Amino acid sequence: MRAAPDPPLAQAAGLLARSRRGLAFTGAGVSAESGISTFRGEGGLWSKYDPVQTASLAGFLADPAVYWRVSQDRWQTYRRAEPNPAHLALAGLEATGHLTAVVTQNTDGLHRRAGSRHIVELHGEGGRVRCLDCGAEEPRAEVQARLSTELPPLCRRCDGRHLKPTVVFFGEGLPAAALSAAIELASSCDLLLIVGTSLTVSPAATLPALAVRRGVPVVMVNPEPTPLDSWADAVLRGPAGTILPALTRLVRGRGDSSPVL
Ligand code: BV8
Ligand code: ZN
Repeated sequence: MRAAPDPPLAQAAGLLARSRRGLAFTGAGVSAESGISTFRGEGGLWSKYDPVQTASLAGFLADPAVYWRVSQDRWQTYRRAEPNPAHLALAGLEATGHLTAVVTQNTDGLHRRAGSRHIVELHGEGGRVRCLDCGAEEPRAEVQARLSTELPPLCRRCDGRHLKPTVVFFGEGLPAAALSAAIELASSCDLLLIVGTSLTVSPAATLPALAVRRGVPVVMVNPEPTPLDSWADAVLRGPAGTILPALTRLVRGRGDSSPVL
């Protein structure tokens, strides 16, 4: 009688336990349980605002006030957000050597605050603001604080109107160093753990193919289907904040209180 195949969580734990150069690739879903809404799907940011008008470089240059108006409540959630068990589990897997790095599309800085060390931020980090006219930089919090009286915020040095957060907008190139580091990691990892991304934004969404085409095991963590599910060795359907701690416990061989998915 053939043994029943391992449930996906046990399968994923087996794959991760054997990995020595595992790579996590994350998107907005990994921060959903920290209270930061995702971009797409139910209640996503883009269901309320037009992404091109709000977060494209062309739209920003035309009228920076649109971005800054939209950013006000999103900034409040960013400021209050704390790393959730998903971020902490990924940091734990790096500490035990199962992951070598996290490549993230997120700009909330929560992987770093959770203790991950080797992080590649493909779309920048939202904690600072740079003036596109003179290059002056300021902490984001100080710029957000003056929006009630200054919209769009003006540069303290040159009075310019184009103060832009240090994140990548649509139509803007990704930081070259981050992109090449991410390509190198995706081309050399021995396992790819994809967490909380709809895989719709390029060039980030093209990175998993660098692992898939080498036959590297892929573990997908997402409550919704994604375009890469059929390439995954294990699809863990559910919230990362529950799944990743359960996965970590299995990998570390500690107890088996995790839900069998
Ligand atoms: C570029 C910054 C070229 C802000 C972001 C026309 C003109 C120009 C470019 C293009 C164009 N048409 C297409 C493009 C390319 C464009 C693109 O890909 N567009 C898409 C929409 C078709 N890309 C670009 O413009 C990129 N630049 O191409 O430049 C160039 C090159 C050289 C020189 C000049 C120009 C720039 C892309 C980056 C845009 N910036 N954000 C900010 O983040 O603060 S995009 C935004 O999308 C975020 O960064 C986000 O991380 C990213 C990807 O989305 P996801 O992370 O996947 O989030 P999403 O909401 O989609 O999905 C969440 C998932 O989580 C879901 O699957 C959900 O089921 C799951 N989930 C929910 N809850 C949970 C969960 N999972 C686990 N646990 C849970 N609890
Ligand atoms: Zn300036």
